[in-house]
Amino acid sequence: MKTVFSDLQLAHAPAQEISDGELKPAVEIPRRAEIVLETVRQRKVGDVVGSEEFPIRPLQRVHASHYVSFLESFWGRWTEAGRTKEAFPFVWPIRSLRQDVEIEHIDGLLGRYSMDAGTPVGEFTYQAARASANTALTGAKLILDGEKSAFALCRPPGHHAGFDFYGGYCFFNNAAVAAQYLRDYGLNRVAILDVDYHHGNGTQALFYDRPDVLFLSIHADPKNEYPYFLGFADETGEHAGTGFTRNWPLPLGTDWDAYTPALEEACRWLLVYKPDAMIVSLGLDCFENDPISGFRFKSEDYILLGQRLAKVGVPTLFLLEGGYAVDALGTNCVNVLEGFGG
Ligand code: SP5
Ligand code: ZN
Repeated sequence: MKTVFSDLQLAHAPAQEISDGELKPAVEIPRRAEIVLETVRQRKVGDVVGSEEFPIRPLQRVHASHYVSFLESFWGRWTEAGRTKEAFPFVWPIRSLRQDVEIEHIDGLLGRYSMDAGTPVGEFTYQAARASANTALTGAKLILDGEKSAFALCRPPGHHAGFDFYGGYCFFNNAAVAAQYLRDYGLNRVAILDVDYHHGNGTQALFYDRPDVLFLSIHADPKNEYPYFLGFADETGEHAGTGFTRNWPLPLGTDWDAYTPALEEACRWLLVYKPDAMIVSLGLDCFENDPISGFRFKSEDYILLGQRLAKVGVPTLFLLEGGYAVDALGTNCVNVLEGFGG
């Protein structure tokens, strides 16, 4: 299977993040992508191809234009305001505050366009996020061209980002952008299976009222894990999308054996839905040694995951999401791809 990658994705290099009430070293770092790429090459997964450049239009099919512009212009405005380090929001327009005012101040804008304070924005964040979306789009194009599988080595990740907000280390929703592109260029039904440890709130929200993109997510129960406010079992879609979202929140400590019933159910939904293509939001943070997560996958379990997904039997675009145990990330990721085969 081909891997898609762009060097530009490495330019987003956050130093610190806010987590557990402290400024800590950032975990969503360029080394993540490098080690995955190195392992793809060492274990000869297949050719590595560069990301194509795409116009802004496919991004705007998913994200608000004013949100894309905010990210594009952010660093200039931030530095004009005399700020020099990476940015964190600290105030949000929640209930009882006004939603209808035009925001000019950069600190107001940061709150308007973010969902958390754990996602640093730096000088090259926009460029890297654009490149990451282009990586996903290039992968989607491979599927449209008839490849049975492809791996988009995306970074920064995407599944927490929504219509007009960033968060959870995500800026553009790569899976959603790829899914919409597949729809726009001829596929009738697309499924997204999100196996990242965290619920893919952005992806779910983007397709919540649509039957043409099935969203399935298996993740840590939001009652005790980020993103806390979405990803519960009773969220199954709305309006025309009723029944086309499914969530499997699982308890902390879940290992492969406890995970498989949910995976089997998700695969049954895929068989019933019969998508023309499937996008796998491939987070590798269910791993036992992940520094921010609480599941107990072993490296070998990721081979089994790949094998199970192959049995679904539809063209599949893998797309990297989270996973922060950097030393094992390449092994775990390539285990899925090898297990899948092709
Ligand atoms: C794409 C992705 O995986 N994003 C994850 C964003 C998680 N952000 C919140 C992290 C909270 C960390 N809490 C750590 C508790 C263990 N010390
Ligand atoms: Zn995650």
